[in-house]
Amino acid sequence: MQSNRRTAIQGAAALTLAVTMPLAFGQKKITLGFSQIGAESEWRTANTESVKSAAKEAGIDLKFADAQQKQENQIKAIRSFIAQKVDVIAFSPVVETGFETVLKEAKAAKIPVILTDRAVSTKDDSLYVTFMGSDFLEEGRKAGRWLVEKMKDNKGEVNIVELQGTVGSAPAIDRKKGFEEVIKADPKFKILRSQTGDFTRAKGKEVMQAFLKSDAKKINVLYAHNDDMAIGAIQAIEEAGLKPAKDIIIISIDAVKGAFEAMMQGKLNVSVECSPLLGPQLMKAVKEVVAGKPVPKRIVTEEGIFPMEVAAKEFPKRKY
Ligand code: GZL
Repeated sequence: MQSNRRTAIQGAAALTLAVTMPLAFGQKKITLGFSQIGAESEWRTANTESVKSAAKEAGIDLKFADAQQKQENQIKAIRSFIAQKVDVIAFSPVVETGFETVLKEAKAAKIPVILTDRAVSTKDDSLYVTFMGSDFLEEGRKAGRWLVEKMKDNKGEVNIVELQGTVGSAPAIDRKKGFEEVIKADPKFKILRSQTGDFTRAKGKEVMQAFLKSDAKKINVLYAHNDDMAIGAIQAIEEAGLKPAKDIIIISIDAVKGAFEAMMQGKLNVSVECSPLLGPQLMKAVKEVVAGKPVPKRIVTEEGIFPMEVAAKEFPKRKY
């Protein structure tokens, strides 16, 4: 354990050094083109902040494009980066499919591409250098395992409603899959309804209102693929005269500040961590790619899980 800790610290120190090293005299400034999905959630805002501050810290010239959650805007931005002959392109693909053509154009232009946060589904993994981000399947499994433990003494049916993330996005697909993989072991768990809330508070509230109106069966649990939709749903649950986290158990993912605040108010039961702080890792990888050094094909972010019981203690330490 001690040596792991030492390795982690050395790693962190190396990381800091790598991203804060000033340019050697005469060294050309690296230009990074970054296509961000949008500003749909607290998570995304924190991710943007991490990328921008890390680029500044690393002395990397960042060309940043916000796609307002539209794939066509991401494709346009990537084409613009190619035309500008940036050194590296990085982006968080809003959905898993539909990027192959533009990635082939980047490859033809000999511009390396780094995937951050979300992945694309492609058979040709030469189209990107590395994918760095969370293991969304494991995040779904963690949510499922927490619920199984929470409900272990419940003999009757456990009726679940699910607020999915953006349709076709890697987190929505895998968080659903991981959660179902765990709960299918016990037939008492039933997903009554599952619909996208597109990762936003507004849509999460709207869909939860529809769930509450339409389900004759008592809803026991809400599983939300991110905290923003959970926070929107909490408003709908309260407006329906029910007590969130008591009448309806609420599980969500990201562990952003808003989730800790809801847990401290006793309105959210648990949030599975999904760290948006990918900026330093991204800038380190950019420098390594430009220097022609090897970069692992997959860089996984290490993450935890925060039940409401620990929220007050953990909140002061949170960085996003
Ligand atoms: C996950 C990220 C998701 C977050 C949402 O890595 O892509 O997108 O869970 C965000 O909050 O909108």
